[in-house]
Amino acid sequence: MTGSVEGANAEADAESVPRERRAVVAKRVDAGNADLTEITQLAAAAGYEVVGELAQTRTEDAAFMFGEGKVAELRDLVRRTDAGAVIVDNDVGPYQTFNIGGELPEGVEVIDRFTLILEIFGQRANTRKAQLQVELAELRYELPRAEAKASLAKRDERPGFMGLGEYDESVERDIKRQISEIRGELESIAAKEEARREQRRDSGFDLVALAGYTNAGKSTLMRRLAAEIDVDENADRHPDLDTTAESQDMLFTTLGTTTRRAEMERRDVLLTDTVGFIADLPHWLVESFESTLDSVYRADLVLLVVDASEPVETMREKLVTSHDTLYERNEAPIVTVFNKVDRLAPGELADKRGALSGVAPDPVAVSAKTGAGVAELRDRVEAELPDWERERLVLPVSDDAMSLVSWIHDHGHVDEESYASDQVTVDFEAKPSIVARARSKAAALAPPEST
Ligand SMILES: Nc1nc2c(ncn2[C@@H]2O[C@H](COP(=O)(O)OP(=O)(O)OP(=O)(O)O)[C@@H](O)[C@H]2O)c(=O)[nH]1
Ligand SMILES: [Mg+2]
Repeated sequence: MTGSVEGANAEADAESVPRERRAVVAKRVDAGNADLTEITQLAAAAGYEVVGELAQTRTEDAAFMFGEGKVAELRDLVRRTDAGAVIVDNDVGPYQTFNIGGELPEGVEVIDRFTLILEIFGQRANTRKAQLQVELAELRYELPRAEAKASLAKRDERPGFMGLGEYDESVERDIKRQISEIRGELESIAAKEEARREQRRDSGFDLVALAGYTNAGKSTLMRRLAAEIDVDENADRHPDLDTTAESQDMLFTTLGTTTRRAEMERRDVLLTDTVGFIADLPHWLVESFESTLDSVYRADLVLLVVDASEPVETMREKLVTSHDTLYERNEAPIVTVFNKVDRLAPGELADKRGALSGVAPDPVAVSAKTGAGVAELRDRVEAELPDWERERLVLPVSDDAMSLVSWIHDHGHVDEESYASDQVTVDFEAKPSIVARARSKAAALAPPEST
């Protein structure tokens, strides 16, 4: 009897998801079968419970996106499931949105793929920069719609409607003004970040960035590679900074960038984790988030993380798109990381390596979850980073010389340090820029004796 009472409670719980969070997902494709997996994951990431699915294979209907019969089916499904939202995985135009909405029960919202992604970003934006990027994307989404409205209103102008066109034009002007203000603020944030990157390079750090599709395991890998100390000056603490944080099997868990010191043998490496890629984004959305990827484009080395447990064709597509995205702006060497190898069947890794050798010549296979292969990855990172120079400096023994020696320890790797009665000899390796600075500091000390 207790069992049945609990059962009833569980049902009541399921029903307690508010109506506006219950969604039907729908997708139209021209040919083949519509795959609803990704839109379902996106819906879940935005906090919707998917209560129904609908797919159609046909050419686009100008008025409704779907065929009219399918829209009627959609209405029935929405009624049956008591959904409050319909999420369409297509580029739905403003009029199509309006028309579909008109066929649905009162108050049911029609959401397209991009609005859904924006909703997720809006929920996760926990830094000033991320908030500005979301705002910019929203305004850029609205602008063409306001323009369309303004010109429609103008065409429609007649007594009684006077002034409406003017009103819409001022809305349009207002959107444009806000866009330019936000752009300005984002540019100044980007400039500060660039200055910080240069400062870090000057202090002897190599900058390594994690890139790849959302859910590939970048943040999990970051936590594996990172040392305890957190170097990010972000006032807003990012959940990814927490070493004990559980990664979520969810799209777009990471939105802002986080930088932490990586645990390496010889080199001082700062590792930056950032927002993942996703397929089929309109240009205005990509552009709004472009500066998020600056830390990838400006890195000394990029680790391109792919989920190796996905089908080989999915991996290939993602690798090709990632390379296209990166090669446009990025000059740093790229190391491909096949992650999640703990999920592979015996022999699968070798097969995938073979099949993908054209797009991923020499991948490092790891499991961020178990730690397998992570040591090899560290070695590979050190091997691929631009070479260090070797130098020997002979300095007089003085307080200034001692502080130079400790500066060298901080900025490079000291192989040998030996003291004679009145001089100290330091053998070290460091980035070329650091060697140059050490030399000039040494020259400023006393009669220089550099060999
Ligand atoms: N089995 C297995 N799961 C993994 C591994 N690495 C990550 N995961 C899981 O994959 C999911 C996504 O991991 P994240 O590290 O959040 O992925 P991400 O690339 O940072 O994703 P976004 O921040 O959304 O771009 C989580 O559920 C992780 O636990 C791995 O090596 N093996
Ligand atoms: Mg992440």
